[in-house]
Amino acid sequence: MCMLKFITSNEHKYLEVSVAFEKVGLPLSWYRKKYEEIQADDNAVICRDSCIKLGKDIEQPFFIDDTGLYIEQLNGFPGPYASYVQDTIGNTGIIKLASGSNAYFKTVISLMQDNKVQQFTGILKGTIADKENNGNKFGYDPIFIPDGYDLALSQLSPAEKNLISHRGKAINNLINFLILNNIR
Ligand code: ITT
Repeated sequence: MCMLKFITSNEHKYLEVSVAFEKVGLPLSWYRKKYEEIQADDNAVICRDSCIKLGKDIEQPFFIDDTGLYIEQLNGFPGPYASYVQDTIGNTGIIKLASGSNAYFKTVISLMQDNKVQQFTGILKGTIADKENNGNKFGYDPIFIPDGYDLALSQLSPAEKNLISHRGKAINNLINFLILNNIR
């Protein structure tokens, strides 16, 4: 069987996931690709659909990550449209609309293996900041203050972020499944 691949166009995502895999000594390769996504309210539905489509062309096993930001004061906006909103109004636009609001990130990871899709989820709750903080430039990280922290997510290292984050939790669930089922 070939090495497990993470399909993503996003280098920040790959960095975080590779740090988590290195920590437990599991091999991982980066399949750098941008793929089209359907529109739906639920990012688990979007992620499953993308996974099945990619499975027609790309050798298994592989997994993908779909992440949304849900802002309470905006009734869950931008949710699964986080990428489009980041590219249009960006962090300054979100601060104007929703500074101080509760919000959460949700990551869904879909693993394709033996033509079957398995999904793993993680959530991180926090608050929208009133300014862009320094540190990494990954999406909404500079304006997201995790519950219980004074720092923005952008000010944590990838390993520190993994300990509390939506993606870190989803990856942990994935890694437990891989180990239990002896998938490499
Ligand atoms: P893929 O190739 O993996 O799809 P993407 O960047 O298009 O990469 P998503 O659609 O899942 O990924 O992510 C939507 C956007 O949400 C993404 O472009 C970032 O701006 C933002 N985002 C995702 N995860 C994030 C995180 O952990 N912290 C901050 N922003 C994040």
